[in-house]
Amino acid sequence: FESSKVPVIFVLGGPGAGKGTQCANLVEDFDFCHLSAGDLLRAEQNRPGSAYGDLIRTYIKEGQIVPMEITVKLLENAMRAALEEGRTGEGWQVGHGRFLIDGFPRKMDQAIMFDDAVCKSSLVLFFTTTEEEMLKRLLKRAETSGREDDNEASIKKRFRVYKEETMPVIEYYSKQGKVATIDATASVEEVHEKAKAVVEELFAGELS
Ligand code: UP5
Ligand code: MG
Repeated sequence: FESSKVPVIFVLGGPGAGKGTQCANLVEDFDFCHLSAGDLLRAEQNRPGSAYGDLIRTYIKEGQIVPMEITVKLLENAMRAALEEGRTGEGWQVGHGRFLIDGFPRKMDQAIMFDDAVCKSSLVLFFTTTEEEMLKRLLKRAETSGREDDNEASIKKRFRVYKEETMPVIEYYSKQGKVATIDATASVEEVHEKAKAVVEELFAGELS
């Protein structure tokens, strides 16, 4: 994909920081195709006949990062399908593909592979809040989510992997001046307003 024609925004932040929630809001505001790496992996895990179902299930439960080849391929396929399918009318249009890639890249090897082999991101939205807040949100969500990693043992492992593997990715993009940090502790609406303003600023820069 050509980065100039297919703008990509990475959405990062700890487990339960609100990445998925805020992406859903941004899709309402802008022409975005929202792809969550975690959702794609969960769909692949449940796809009958998938060769990777058991492997993905084990990694997710342990909060570990699934081998990057699998995730990058799933993302690339989803991007290609979205571009080919296109959407007309109000929605997002062929050739104007803008992607919000949620929960990826969360390890340095993935970041480098995606930048080199797929395309470069123009911005990283980084949602940050305390572990205490994230734990509270995830335990609440556990009541209804059915996610196999929404339990205290898995959540603790996800926090550890986030600090050890994903924080270096955020530092890497910070050095490139691509990271917009948003305090995600406030209400969903307040966080949304801040995220929306950041994306508006990016697009204003693109048009001028
Ligand atoms: N909520 C949200 N915002 C709130 C707010 N401002 N105030 C109060 N409540 C708020 O939100 C979580 C919960 O908090 C919800 O109930 C929401 O209503 C509430 P959500 O928007 O779902 O947060 P999000 O950051 O998306 O949390 P998620 O649990 O999805 O984050 P993870 O990063 O842990 O999960 P993900 O699906 O991205 O990855 C899961 C696993 O997949 C990983 O652990 C890993 O094993 C695997 N994976 C890979 O291996 N490779 C990848 O590249 C990606 C994932
Ligand atoms: Mg999510």
